[in-house]
Amino acid sequence: MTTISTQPIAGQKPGTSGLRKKTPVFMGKHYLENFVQAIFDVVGAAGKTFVLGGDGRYFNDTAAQVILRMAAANGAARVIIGQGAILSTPAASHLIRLNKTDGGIIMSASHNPGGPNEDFGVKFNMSNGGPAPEGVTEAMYKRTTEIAQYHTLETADIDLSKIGRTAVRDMIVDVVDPVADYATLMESLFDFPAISAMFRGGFRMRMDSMCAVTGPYAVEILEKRLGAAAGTCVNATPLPDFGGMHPDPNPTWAKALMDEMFGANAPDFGAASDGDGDRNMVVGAGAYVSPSDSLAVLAANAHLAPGYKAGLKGIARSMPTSAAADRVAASLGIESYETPTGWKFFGNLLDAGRATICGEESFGTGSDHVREKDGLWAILLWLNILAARNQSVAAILAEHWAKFGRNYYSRHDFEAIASDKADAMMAALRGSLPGLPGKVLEGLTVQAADDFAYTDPVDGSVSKAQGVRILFADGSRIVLRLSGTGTEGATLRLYLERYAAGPDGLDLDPQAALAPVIRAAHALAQIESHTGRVAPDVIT
Ligand code: VG1
Ligand code: CO
Repeated sequence: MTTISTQPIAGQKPGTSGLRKKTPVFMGKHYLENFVQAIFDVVGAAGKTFVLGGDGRYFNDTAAQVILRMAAANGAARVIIGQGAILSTPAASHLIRLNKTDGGIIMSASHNPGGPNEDFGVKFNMSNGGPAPEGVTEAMYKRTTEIAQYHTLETADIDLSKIGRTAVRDMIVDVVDPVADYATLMESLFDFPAISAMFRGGFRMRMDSMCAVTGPYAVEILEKRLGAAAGTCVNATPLPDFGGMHPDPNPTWAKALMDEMFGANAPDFGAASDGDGDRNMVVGAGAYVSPSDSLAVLAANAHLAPGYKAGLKGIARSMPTSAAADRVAASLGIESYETPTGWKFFGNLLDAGRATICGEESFGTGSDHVREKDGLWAILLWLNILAARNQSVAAILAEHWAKFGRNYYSRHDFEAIASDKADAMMAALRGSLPGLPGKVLEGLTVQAADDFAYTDPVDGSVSKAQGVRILFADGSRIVLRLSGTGTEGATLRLYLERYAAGPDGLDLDPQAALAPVIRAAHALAQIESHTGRVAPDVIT
């Protein structure tokens, strides 16, 4: 073992989903090593087994070798790693659980672009397969501020291109097929014969993996196991720079898919996933499904899939996600939960058997089959529902809204704002909250305004300052928070919601339906005077 002296590096604080920085920062002297040593110092490595993999972005392969050496030097017994150091985030979560390991390290900056000058990230998942909770990431951060040395080995790189067992000194390294176990899990949850019969009957799909990690998973499951036509999966080869794409599955960044789905001769179903495979966007022919609606539709129809035929135990959504899923929970007579942003907050509810399906407005849906959101899982559940109901996506949405009413919803992102300006805006807004109830803006009366705090119903831990929410008397809602996943300045996320109960209000364009709520939000937060921004950079 070689022990190397080092010094704390400022700012190695994990955000919403692990530590994310520009790739050159991660490649800087001791940067990756310091963070990895902080992880091992907190969770302990001696005698333990970990899963390791990443989304294949630039530096993924080099970082994997660094982490393997450090795991061995810190006394780990075994590392299970995807071939070529590739694992989607949900597949890594599954391998942690399947092999009952002590956790895993996932190398990804998720939906952020990859490449020598783009983003890289590292996150640690616990033995339940889920992201480390706040208490653990806080301890890791604290460790990075006091670190004085890290442990490594002087060994050659190990060959990760071949499946099989090898070793780094005394540590076993099992190089596994990144897709096989995950595909088997999907086959156990969904009605593959019904979905393949649908494809045989001429059902057409376009799956856009955005040159990111789900390509091999999508080809194996959709084309090979389910018999979708060859060419169904596009952008299916993971590339270190994601082919220059921004692998964030939303209408802005997955524009080619949107154009196809809204064009002449559109396929029946379209889907896209993000860098590390945990997000999904689904679209029908001429029918975009907002993530909040997707969560609600999946929850209302999950019983049609074999893995969920016994029904759901509960539904959890992040606070900024629309309340559409709550209406489904109420009609099913099951519990609904509202958690802070970030998948880590769903872990306890899933582990305790209180929630079966979870979702976020940011194109994330998942269930208790793993402890991460899972893009292909959501896509397959949609396919299972489409096969069972034999209806179009548009028809399923229309029926859903007719039954439950429609929660118009949109998120406006204002990116790369100077951090001090964004902080000042949020501070002023937080300061104004006590005076808001009773105020009337754009014909909307403020009913309540607070800064969301969450008490975990399972372990009682409290998370404060999770986002400002302003509720209006008619059920409309505004939420504002700053992103915890960006790597440049601050990103303001403005979440907007309005409920329409009757069939009258069901067919508006969301931006039009939300117009008064949008104006009220700008007036309340004084976005322009604080940041100089009038319009958002990305609308989802
Ligand atoms: C964003 C989303 C959040 C999601 C997180 C990680 O966080 O809003 O819902 O859980 O990304 O997603 P933030 O703090 O930037 O709003 V992913 O696909 O990175 O794992
Ligand atoms: Co992701």
